[in-house]
Amino acid sequence: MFDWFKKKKPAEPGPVPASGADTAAPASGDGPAAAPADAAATPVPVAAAPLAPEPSAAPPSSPASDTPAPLPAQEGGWWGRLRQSRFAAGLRGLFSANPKLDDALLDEIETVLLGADVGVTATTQLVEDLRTRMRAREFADAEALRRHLRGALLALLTPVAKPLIVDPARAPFVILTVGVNGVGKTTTIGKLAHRYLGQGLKLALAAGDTFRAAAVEQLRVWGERNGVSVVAQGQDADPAAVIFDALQSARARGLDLLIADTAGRLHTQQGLMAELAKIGRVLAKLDASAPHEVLMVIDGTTGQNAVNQVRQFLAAAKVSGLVVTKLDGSAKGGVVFALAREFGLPIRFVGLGEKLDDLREFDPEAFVDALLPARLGADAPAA
Ligand SMILES: Nc1nc2c(ncn2[C@@H]2O[C@H](COP(=O)(O)OP(=O)(O)OP(=O)(O)O)[C@@H](O)[C@H]2O)c(=O)[nH]1
Ligand SMILES: [Mg+2]
Repeated sequence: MFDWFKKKKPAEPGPVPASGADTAAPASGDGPAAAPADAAATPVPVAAAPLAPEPSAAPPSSPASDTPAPLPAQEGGWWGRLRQSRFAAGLRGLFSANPKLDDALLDEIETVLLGADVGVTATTQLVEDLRTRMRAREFADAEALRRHLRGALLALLTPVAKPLIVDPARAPFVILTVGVNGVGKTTTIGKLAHRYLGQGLKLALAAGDTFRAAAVEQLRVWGERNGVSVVAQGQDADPAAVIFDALQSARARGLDLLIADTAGRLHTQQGLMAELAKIGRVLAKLDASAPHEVLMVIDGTTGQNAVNQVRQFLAAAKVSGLVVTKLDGSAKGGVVFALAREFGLPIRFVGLGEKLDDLREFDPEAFVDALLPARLGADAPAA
């Protein structure tokens, strides 16, 4: 099972070009109808290659069938980071000590799930299902219960494991990132650029966060790291105009992908929320199907709060996919289950660190296997 996971892991991209980052000249700020202001942007210094759609998710194993996975040889990487979270430690701790099959075990499972912000509804459903089956003597032992729990957790996540396909027929494909302040939008853009460059796509970034002085500069740094151009107009420019110009430029340059940053915002900031809708309207003047993906970024450490955030953003923007960041070490990673249950929105990626390659396509099987031990008593909880 772990071998399968390793196979599925996307190939690490090749070296990032050392130079070539450039920034478009500041535009006049005439608004979206203005002529493209970023003609100064130079071509992205990556080898031209055919668009490579992402691999589709492998079919999950059925909840019923569960063969104990061999333990991974080493704890490094994505797998290891999830396993070391407090959420994983809680579940693994329960099953590592050969627990008795009794109500106390169910209570402990419930406590761990609630503590990890799986949410009251999902937790109650999971635990009551286990209780019913336990009373009906469906489980011969705690190992049988563990297997069933694994299947039930997987069944919650499998429907939302839909990878983001950057459709070459819709180039330049536009990804608009949205979310509240500090969740990791800009960092995720840097990671996405790295990922798609590695797949041979030609891309640019749009500095649609004109709210904070440092935001454009932060995106430029990610542009430089990746060797891709950043279309910007500076602070206080109209974000819709910036992204519109960026799309015009991306078209003129024959790019495959444009990834746009936006300012962090709260649902109570109505002006800022309305701005998201405006960006969509303005882009549609150039391409009726843009933005092709509204990627909402969520901080995995905020727990149930994230559920409220998605609800608010869904009302204001056509959110089409989620990225859950900061799952490295988060005690609240259970929110992934709550989000899956509540919205059924595709979870495209998870963020597991601050570096360029710390973004992974969401893989429910690897996720669940990082939380539960491969079998009873298989391993001790992570420290
Ligand atoms: N540990 C960890 N930190 C992350 C991850 N993603 C982002 N961060 C950190 O979270 C902080 C905020 O990231 P940003 O990318 O600036 O967040 P943002 O959503 O763009 O913030 P605003 O533009 O202010 O709304 C930074 O310190 C990042 O390094 C992740 O997956 N894991
Ligand atoms: Mg930002």
